[in-house]
Amino acid sequence: MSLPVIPAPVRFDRGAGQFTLRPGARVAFAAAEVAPIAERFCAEVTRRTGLRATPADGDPGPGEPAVRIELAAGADLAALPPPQGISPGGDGPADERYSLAIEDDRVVLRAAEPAGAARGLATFVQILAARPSPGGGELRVPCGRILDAPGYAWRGLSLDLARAFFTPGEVRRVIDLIALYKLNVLHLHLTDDQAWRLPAGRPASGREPGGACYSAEDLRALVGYAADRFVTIVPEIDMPGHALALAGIRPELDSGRNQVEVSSVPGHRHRAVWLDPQLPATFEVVSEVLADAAAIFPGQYMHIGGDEPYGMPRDLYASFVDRARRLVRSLGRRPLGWQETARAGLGPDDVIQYWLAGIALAASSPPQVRAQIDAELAASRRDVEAAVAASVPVIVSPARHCYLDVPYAEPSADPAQADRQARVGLPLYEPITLAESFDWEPAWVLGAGRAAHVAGVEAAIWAETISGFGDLSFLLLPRLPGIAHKAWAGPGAPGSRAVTWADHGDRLARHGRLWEQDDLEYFRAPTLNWL
Ligand code: TNX
Repeated sequence: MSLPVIPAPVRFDRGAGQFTLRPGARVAFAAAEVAPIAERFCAEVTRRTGLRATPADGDPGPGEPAVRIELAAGADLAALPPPQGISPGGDGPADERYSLAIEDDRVVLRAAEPAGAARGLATFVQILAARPSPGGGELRVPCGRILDAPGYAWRGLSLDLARAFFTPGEVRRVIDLIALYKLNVLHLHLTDDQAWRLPAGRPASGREPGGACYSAEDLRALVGYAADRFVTIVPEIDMPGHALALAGIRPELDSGRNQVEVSSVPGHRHRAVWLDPQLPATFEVVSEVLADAAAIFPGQYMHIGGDEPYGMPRDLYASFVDRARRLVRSLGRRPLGWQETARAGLGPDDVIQYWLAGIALAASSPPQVRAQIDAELAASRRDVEAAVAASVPVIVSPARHCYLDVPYAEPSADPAQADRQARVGLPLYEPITLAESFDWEPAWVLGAGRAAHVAGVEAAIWAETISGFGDLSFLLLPRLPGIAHKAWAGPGAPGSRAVTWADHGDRLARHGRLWEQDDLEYFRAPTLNWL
């Protein structure tokens, strides 16, 4: 049986014998920076397995500690290549490489930096928590040696907080989940036609139309919570399209020509607003919003959206995007946009996120929707050609494989899930089986010979059909860990990291136990042998 670790590590050599974790096991470390990571690890082990583990800093006390965490760069780690792509943190990529030696009498985790130690402990948590709970007794795991490092530097999940509102506590559960699978970016889609969730941009007066929103303190606390888990929050302020909710709270944004009735990708007609760059109020509001957002989110990247600018003349779109990018740069940040932003021209400092790729439409989609999507796919292909020609890094989020709102094709093995399954997922998309959803490689997305332009991988969950956290986790699981695997495995040497669907599916089935420990609803695919 394979090691129940997702993403699958770069290298695993099975050893002889077993390691036994006993109640009261001590987890020793010398470096003070490791303390919060070791404490979190112990709390996780105790919570998930019932077996008490305790952190021991400095002098570990009498006898050998069960687990030792060392901040050290060994030659074995140095031999692993650095990840490809752009690093979300900004100031140089965090070193996420680690080695985990599970011996019969002890476990030693080595990493050059705390980020690597955290990734290694995520691996060890999975190994321990995927075993049947010992109910407070001893826990035995097979010996072996893992050597691991990420293949792509940017590994994210985009979360739509505009179409559905999730409490800060629920967003923290999503952060916990992505950290468990070694993703390092949470991209928050905070604004859209349906809602404006930012404190920035709201009128100063007490009345606050526009539905639930986060306070600056809520968002700062989430940034800190994520940073503790080596996850960077990238805020998205979606402009110039998708701006109906902002126009609702800032009526001065009405230019008399920027309200449109659109038929968007999901095939629904709805009202939308595009921000008019020729209206002086537009950039007063936009610069205020961007400055306020920059004061909340310290990360290097700010996502300006730029998708689906329906009804907006092309020249106005280009001038809007150009100015929004300059505003972001004037705040000392780097702008990032959906692939459509390539239509405003591209400089060496731009980054685009490619989503409109490989979409398969449901057999029932009407011919006009089909024609519209075909035209958009062709335009997005040109956007990507422009990005490749300009050597601009591309984060890949091809809808068919990275959009977690594509419906599941198989009927759930649990009849109690039938109602939820019928309700969630966009009916526009052709449903996909779990096996098909795993059958892709990020390095293929831009076409042959373009693998080096892939800067990272992002999954996305859009919330048009989601009401409540149960729906959200039902769509995240079990597909998100598969995307995390592709992102971690990276472009790699063929063969060295190739994990088949059968192997991944075997690992996934054993992760059902972890999701139950987390009280997370997941789609019970009938094709996996859930425990
Ligand atoms: C396209 S992806 C959108 C979203 C929808 C999503 C539904 C993107 C940049 N725009 O507004 O929610 O499809 O899957």
